[in-house]
Amino acid sequence: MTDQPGQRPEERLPVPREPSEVAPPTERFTAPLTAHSVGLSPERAAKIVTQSASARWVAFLAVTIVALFVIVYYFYDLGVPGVADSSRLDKEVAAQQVTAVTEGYSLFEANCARCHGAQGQGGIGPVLNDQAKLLTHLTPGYLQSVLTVGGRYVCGDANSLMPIWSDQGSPPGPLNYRNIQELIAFLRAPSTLQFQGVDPTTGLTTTLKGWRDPAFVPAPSSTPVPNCWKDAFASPSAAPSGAASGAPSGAPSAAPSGSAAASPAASGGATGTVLELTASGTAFDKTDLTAPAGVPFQITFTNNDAGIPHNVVIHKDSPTGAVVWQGAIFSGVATQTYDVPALPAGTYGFACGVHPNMTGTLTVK
Ligand code: HEC
Ligand SMILES: [Cu+2]
Repeated sequence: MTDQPGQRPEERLPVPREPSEVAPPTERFTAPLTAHSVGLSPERAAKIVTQSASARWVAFLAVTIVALFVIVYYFYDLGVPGVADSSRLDKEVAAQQVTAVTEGYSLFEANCARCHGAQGQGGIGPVLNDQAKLLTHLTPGYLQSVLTVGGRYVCGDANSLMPIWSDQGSPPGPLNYRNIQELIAFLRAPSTLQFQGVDPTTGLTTTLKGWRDPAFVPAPSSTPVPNCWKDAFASPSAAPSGAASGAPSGAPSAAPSGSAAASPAASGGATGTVLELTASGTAFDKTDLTAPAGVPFQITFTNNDAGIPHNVVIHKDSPTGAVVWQGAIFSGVATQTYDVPALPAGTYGFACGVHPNMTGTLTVK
């Protein structure tokens, strides 16, 4: 029988074999009876006992070592309580902060120093390194907002000179999330933090410190930092209350005589003293002014810096002394005539309220 093409193969059945071809059944392998003994010799039993005891010891030691390692590593990471500087994590965080501050410093010098000053002392933009400001005003959240929204966030001035810096802003600025974080780290760096940076005056790499004094406590009499920096000087409504605390003797007479001075000045303009003062390139043209004691006088103040706000603030004794009188802030190019009330004889400092580095001496005699 053969398979037919196109049909199922034929079944093939096993061919029966001759009985002579079938192998005889093999005998099963058997071991001698002794091999089947299950009993333990006393030596063997003793050995097993010792062996399992040492095995338990090994396991115990292994677990102990792992447990000790976990405990030691825990303290290595988090620090031994009461032992300063023993924490690896703290050291790592501190090192990262120094890195961020160093980066932030170079970002600041490259992008912000031209307006806010190399030390944040103020320039075209407001002061940033002021302790009271750093304490209450320049918080990380606020800095983040200002850098994302731009200078208009500060006083609502749509034409603010300060651009948007963050690439999250609209329109996006040039700095990314990291850069912003680094800038904030730098602006808020405590004075206890030291880092390496290029000193803009010498061009050499030196050790620098953060601006913020962690121990700073504002004087109880100090006025809180205003939300809009211009409010500190400009607003005429704020001036009487601000000046009243600063100069109790001069202030009450200052405000009424300031307005009253308008009529004497109008009639007696020829006799009244008029001082000339000009601001150009964020600097006053004069560092010394002289005014008569006991009579109101005027300052014709010319601001030649286009778009940059300036004013004149008269301080007691020196440009950093208590504020005696302040003129309105206005942007250049413009000229305004300030009416200054009568001042007692003495030495005064004058400064721009926006740019504390613009200073001079006013002698009243
Ligand atoms: C072109 C000049 C300019 C540059 C550059 C500039 N700023 Fe400003 N900045 C200003 C002005 C002007 C203001 C005030 C905002 C306003 O009222 O118009 C200001 C305001 C601020 C304020 C708010 C201050 C306050 O008292 O509330 C912060 C913070 C600030 N700038 C940070 C920076 C940082 C950080 C950089 C660098 C990335 C920078 N600025 C670059 C001009 C500038
Ligand atoms: Cu100024």
